[in-house]
Amino acid sequence: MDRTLSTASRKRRIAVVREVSPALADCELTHLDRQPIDVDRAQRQHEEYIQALAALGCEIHRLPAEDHLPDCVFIEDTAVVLDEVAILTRPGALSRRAELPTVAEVLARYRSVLTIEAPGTLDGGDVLVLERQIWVGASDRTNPSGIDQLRQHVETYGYTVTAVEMRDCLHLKTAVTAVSSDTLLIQPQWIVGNPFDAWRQVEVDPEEPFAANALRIGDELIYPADFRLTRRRLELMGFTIHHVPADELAKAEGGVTCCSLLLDRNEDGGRAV
Ligand code: CIR
Repeated sequence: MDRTLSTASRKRRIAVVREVSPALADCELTHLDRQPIDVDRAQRQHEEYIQALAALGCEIHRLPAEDHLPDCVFIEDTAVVLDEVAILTRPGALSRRAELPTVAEVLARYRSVLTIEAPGTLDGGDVLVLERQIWVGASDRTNPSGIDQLRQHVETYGYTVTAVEMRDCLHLKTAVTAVSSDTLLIQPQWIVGNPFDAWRQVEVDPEEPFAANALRIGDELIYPADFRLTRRRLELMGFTIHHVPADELAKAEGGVTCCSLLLDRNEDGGRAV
């Protein structure tokens, strides 16, 4: 038997998601004005997102929402999950730190879990993993201590960690995400300089400033339905896109990466290390 193939075929991708809180309208907001949020509609959109993840082969691990955690659907911010280890973050917004215990419990089934300690702050939305290079947005939510602690946790596994200066947006992944192994979707106005000049870059359409957040699952993308012009650019380049309605969650400043934590696991065991 070919052992390599056999191991590969036993890899499973898990998407950990957390349901939309009834209190979503009380979410944190930094760069958007508060506007009414239709929670039922946000829940329906979130459900479509989960169905898209499932259709792309993810096994869904669903966590319940909690009434007192308005932003808990944005689970990406609570952890950085690598093949070797998971790092529980310490979100920059105080209101979000109570989201951590439930997430820690789940991740411990699949990975060794390390933590970011005070005075460090780190939001998962600021962490862009490009193979062995990890880029971290020096945003209002993520501070130098958080970035240093992340570096200490991961350099032993061969990752480099580089801070990225940014402006005018919430997280690094509001401004840039990977759409393939060598291509980034980017809103250059929100990133200082061009730290990503070694990658092929697709710029968002100028009429769609928030369009840089795409969720890559294998060779395909989950992408907000609203950003038609940027989607067209990607489709013309050959990308396969599953578009999902996401405008209600966008009122809470969330995109598509922020609603899941993705991890691979071997079927014959929980922890990868
Ligand atoms: C917050 O401000 O924390 C939430 N209202 C939105 C978080 C979105 N997270 C993300 O893009 N990774």
